[in-house]
Amino acid sequence: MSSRYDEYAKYERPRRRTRPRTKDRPSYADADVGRVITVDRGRYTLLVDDAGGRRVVTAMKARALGRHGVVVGDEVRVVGDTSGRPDTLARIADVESRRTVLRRTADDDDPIERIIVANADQLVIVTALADPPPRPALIDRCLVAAYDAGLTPLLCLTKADLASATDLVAAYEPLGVETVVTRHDGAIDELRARLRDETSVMVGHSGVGKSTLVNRLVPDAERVTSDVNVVTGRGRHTSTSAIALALPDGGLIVDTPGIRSFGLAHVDPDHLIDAFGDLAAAAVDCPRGCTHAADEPECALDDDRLDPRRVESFRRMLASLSLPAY
Ligand SMILES: Nc1nc2c(ncn2[C@@H]2O[C@H](COP(=O)(O)OP(=O)(O)OP(=O)(O)O)[C@@H](O)[C@H]2O)c(=O)[nH]1
Ligand SMILES: [Mg+2]
Ligand SMILES: [Zn+2]
Repeated sequence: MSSRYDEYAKYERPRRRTRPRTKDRPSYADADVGRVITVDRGRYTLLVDDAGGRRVVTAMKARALGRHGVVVGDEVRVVGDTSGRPDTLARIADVESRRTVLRRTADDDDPIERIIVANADQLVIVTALADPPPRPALIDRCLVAAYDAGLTPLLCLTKADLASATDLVAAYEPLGVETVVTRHDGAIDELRARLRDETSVMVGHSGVGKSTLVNRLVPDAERVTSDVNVVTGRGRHTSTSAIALALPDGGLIVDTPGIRSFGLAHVDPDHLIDAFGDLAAAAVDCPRGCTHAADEPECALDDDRLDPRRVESFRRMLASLSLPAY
């Protein structure tokens, strides 16, 4: 109803310009900056670092943020009582733009995208060598997600006391994926060194030992772990939400709940090759619309000068996009 009332309102509404312009859209440039470490039903736990040291602050979202999501790893501007003292509640006033976003679709038919973590640098794909057995299809899908999100993948093969890592290490070498092998009775210095000063997120099946690693990396982490079910050979989905923990040598490690699959509906296959610089350079000679799949008749990736193992590995990644997520 475009009424005379609107006209009236337009002319008669007092135009107040009494406040300085900058206050119209507040800038929180000098507010405290926090890193979101847990998200639980509208309550956010933040790590706030400043001259006074590091403190843990509980906060809620300011109403002005509306439906803007806040996820683990986000860097936020926080106002109000940011002392972190018991029973205080600060407000998240703004979310900094995200450097990276690791997404997952529950499965390829599920249109809902979930952000696992923001601002991560590294995706640690945790795979047990046994108990539960490794599933290369899941590793491939996690790699695709890492390449798509611009995260450096690191394959962490756990439970080396139960089975050999040789075959899996060899399988991922052509892709240039770095690998670390761990066992509960061995040192984890190599893993520790690779995580230093980075934000790393661990993903993998339930029961592969993610929380076990976190407990060793972060002495006071106290993450609950439980044994793999002897009957089904599966983990018990012990961890139920993502949590970021500060590493003693600097950096953050994000422990996440075990996944059954890694849905990739959000990934555009055309962009996947961009993560493989050498192959992408060769693919400029492909015919228009070439998908680079093995059955493409004139794909430039069939050039003998390319490393065939690398081409094959890339095509396996590509194929994993069209396989069911499970
Ligand atoms: N033999 C052996 N067992 C391990 C090793 N690392 C972890 N485990 C065991 O594997 C089981 C599962 O470990 P968790 O750390 O709970 O696994 P998770 O990946 O966090 O599992 P979810 O939280 O369910 O996703 C526990 O019983 C651990 O003691 C290892 O190197 N060798
Ligand atoms: Mg766990
Ligand atoms: Zn091609």
